[in-house]
Amino acid sequence: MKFYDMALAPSPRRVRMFIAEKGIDIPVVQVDLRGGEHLRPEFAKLNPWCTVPVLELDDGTCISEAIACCRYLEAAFPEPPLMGATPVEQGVIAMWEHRVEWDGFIAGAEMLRNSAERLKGRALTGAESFEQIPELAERGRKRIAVLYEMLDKRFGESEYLAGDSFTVADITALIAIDFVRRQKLEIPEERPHVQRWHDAISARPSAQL
Ligand SMILES: N[C@@H](CCC(=O)N[C@@H](CS)C(=O)NCC(=O)O)C(=O)O
Repeated sequence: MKFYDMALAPSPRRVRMFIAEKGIDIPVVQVDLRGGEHLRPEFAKLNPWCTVPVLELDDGTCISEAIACCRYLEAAFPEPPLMGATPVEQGVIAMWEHRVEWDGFIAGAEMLRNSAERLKGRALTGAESFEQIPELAERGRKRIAVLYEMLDKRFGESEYLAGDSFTVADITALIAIDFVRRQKLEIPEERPHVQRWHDAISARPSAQL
């Protein structure tokens, strides 16, 4: 198996952290996104949507989309379970994971991709070119304030995002928050429960990678 990664990018970090939590060792190939390697025909053969992460299995099957990579790894390496052991756990974890992907990751991507100079004409990932819409960057900032409020309420009542144990939902939430923190949207002082949870998850060895 091979893992196509990019050290600074948030989406492959989700899979990198998942792999580390599983305690498995997968050879890594760094993809030069800044140099446009992901837009070349050789990479498009691995992932027609031209994004990282990608897992290339030994039989040649390629799996892109961070959560799909995690889904495969969970099935192939069940211990420790990070996506739930029972039907109820699986549903609840998927609910929280999807929610923070939408409210955190997508909002953060709206902000960055619609404002950064270097992403002019690249407002969406993939082979097609899309122009930036500055209003979407502004909307993204507002959405992050709502996200912090929602998470503070949740972490006031629950140790981890999806309940009593660490799961893939915490991975997605941590990386979404670190992604927006890099865009100068730090955890607000009036959100102490988010800070408590962020400190705890950031201290895990898998979060250092
Ligand atoms: N929905 C995809 C998003 C993947 C994604 O956007 N990856 C970024 C790096 S964080 C990328 O490959 N960007 C390429 C580009 O900017 O064209 C997933 O979950 O894997």
